[in-house]
Amino acid sequence: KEYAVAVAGATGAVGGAMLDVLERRNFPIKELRLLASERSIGRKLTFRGEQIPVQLLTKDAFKGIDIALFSAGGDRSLEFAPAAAAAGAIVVDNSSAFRMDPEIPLVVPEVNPHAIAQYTRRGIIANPNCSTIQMLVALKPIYDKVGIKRIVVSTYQAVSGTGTKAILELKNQIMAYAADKPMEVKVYPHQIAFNCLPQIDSFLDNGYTKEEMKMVNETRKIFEDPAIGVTATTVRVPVFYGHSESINVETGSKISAEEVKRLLATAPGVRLVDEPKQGLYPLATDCAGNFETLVGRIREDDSIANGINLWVVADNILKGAALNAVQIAEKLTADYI
Ligand code: A2P
Ligand code: 11C
Repeated sequence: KEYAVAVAGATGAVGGAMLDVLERRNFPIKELRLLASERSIGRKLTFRGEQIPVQLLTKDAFKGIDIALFSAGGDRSLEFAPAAAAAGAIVVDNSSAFRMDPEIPLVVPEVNPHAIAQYTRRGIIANPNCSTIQMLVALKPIYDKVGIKRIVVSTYQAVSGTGTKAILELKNQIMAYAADKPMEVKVYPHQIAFNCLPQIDSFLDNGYTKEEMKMVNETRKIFEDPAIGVTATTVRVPVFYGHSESINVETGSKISAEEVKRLLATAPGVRLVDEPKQGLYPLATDCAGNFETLVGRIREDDSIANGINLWVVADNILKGAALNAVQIAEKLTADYI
């Protein structure tokens, strides 16, 4: 069977990656509709060697569509996703707009594929935040084996998470530095080149950023475990593609580093890269363009009874967004539609 697919936000960083992933994974498509703002009308994008014109994202743009992948920002999702669902499409939404809605499933296919069944309630499935997705892909096998009581995570997040304009800002700042010229600071509150910003998104009254609280709340929803402790510090670093994460977990019972390595060596979506003495550990430069979540630096944390440390890296645009969305669409076609 082949499907009519729409991509809302097709001209963006994630939208473009969605087209790439649909092509690379040979998704069965009979019609592909590309949607964006009026700025992009007249543009054509290439898919499977064909030039497809970009159309305007409107509430009427979804007639005859089976699956609509949304990545045009949360406001557009709030405005247009319910209309797409009303027109009969199943929406896979990459924004944060619907993630914590109890009627809308929040899915990482390697972690909670059963939740997809809930799509019938509102016709929408939410794609989690990139930093949550890669963390849970790496932690799921440990969670299933010995349980996890508490997660302490610090992230090192690439500028592509902010979108095309931030990729340009980092490039321009690096070029300005090399040319001994002043740097322009527009997208982030401070210079991002040669810097680390302990702020991703805006601050909440509890002192955490929205990005940090997404990691807390989304983890609880996806693991269906409201009691799991999660505390996060999320940091923007001058990397173009690939989020890195230092993760410390307190497990429910003792597990050795060797056992964790054995579990992760065969875990879905994971590539174990853990030969540190040979200089082999996960790197952002190795994850860019790849589908797997790289895991390494696996060590026991001797400061507590049952603790493990890991270093987890994934392409934030692929597994963190476009690939996860397409994997959800694949599960839908395999098991539901
Ligand atoms: P456009 O290119 O026409 O502005 P990124 O995250 O890389 O900045 O991409 C954002 C995506 O969301 C782009 O495809 C962009 O389309 C789309 N988008 C932004 N605002 C709107 C809007 N008001 N209506 C439709 N699409 C929008
Ligand atoms: C970042 N995690 O790296 C953000 C981008 O909730 O989908 C994705 C924001 C979201 O900046």
